[in-house]
Amino acid sequence: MYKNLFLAVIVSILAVGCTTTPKKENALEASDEVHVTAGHSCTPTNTRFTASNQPLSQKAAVSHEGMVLIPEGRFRMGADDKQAWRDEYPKHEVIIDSFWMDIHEVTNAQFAAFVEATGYVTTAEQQIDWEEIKKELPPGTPKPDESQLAPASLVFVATDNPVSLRDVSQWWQWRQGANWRQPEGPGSNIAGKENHPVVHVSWFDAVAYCEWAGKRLPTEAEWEYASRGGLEDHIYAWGNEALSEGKPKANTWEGSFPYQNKLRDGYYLSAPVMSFAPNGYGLYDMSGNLWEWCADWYHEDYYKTLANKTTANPKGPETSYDSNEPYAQKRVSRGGSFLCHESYCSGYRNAMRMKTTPDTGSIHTGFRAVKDIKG
Ligand SMILES: [Ca+2]
Ligand SMILES: [Ca+2]
Repeated sequence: MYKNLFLAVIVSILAVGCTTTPKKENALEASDEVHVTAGHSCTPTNTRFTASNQPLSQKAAVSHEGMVLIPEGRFRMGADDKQAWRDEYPKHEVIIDSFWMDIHEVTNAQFAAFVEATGYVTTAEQQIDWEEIKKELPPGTPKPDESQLAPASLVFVATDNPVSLRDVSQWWQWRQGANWRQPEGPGSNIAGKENHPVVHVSWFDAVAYCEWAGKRLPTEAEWEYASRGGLEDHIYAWGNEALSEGKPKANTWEGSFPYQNKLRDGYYLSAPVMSFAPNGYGLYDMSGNLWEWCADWYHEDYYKTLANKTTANPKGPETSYDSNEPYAQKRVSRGGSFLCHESYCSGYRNAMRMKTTPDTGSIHTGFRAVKDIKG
């Protein structure tokens, strides 16, 4: 019984926050075509850990190999089209200093080098800390059996038939043994996938890798500026051409989500990095493949604080707030994944914002790193 209650609560936590039907709302100045909910979560979230704080005894030699210098500039950050969610408004002007950015998502090979050098253990490989997770559960929830606190992560499981897109628990499974070494759980591995992006990394794992590599996570503003690749007010990293037109431009979900994938782009789950054309700055897979962690806290009203002014190098809000899950502290991720579909979150748009608790790992979230010119 405890087990069932625990699982039910976990699923309910996972399931919150994924509304997909666009609805109009009055009294928002930026657009007449915005969504009722402030934003959108394609990845279910559950809070189970605080920072891992593992000491990193060794650091990698810092280099700019595999990075590109993003030029300084000014851009308009936020919503570009009617698919935008409310948290993408209002569009506001931002100045970004020049910085180095990884041209592709961090790969399994790169992450393996980090783990080998440091002995780092990812969040998904650790036992769930009951003292942490019970803060997210209803008061009085009994402690589940230890077997339910085993290391686990979120794995995508396609449905057999069409389902309501409002309930993300239908295609997400909290699978024990799923982690970066075993992306689909016990029995799976990353042999031959050295050039695929690493998955099942929490925000803490991404930060730890960056620290080891002498880099850092991009701010949300840096990420969007880089994704735009020098194009002004365009929808996608490649421009405005619809995803379904022309040749495949990114690894997304094609067909009918979450039960039919037509694989026009050739990949069901992750693709090797750099499988599609780069954007104007020479960056690959800014749209699609994996969601990419950013440094910033997520706050659904943050852009409102930047309205009608120009902000240099914004670093995000001081606190996190998502009205879909007001108890959860979330970080931003960007760019969409192989699970993103035009009818669903269209997460591969430049301006699309995702929010997830920092301890959440999943099979469709990774990251890339940046580096300041000085330091
Ligand atoms: Ca695909
Ligand atoms: Ca990506």
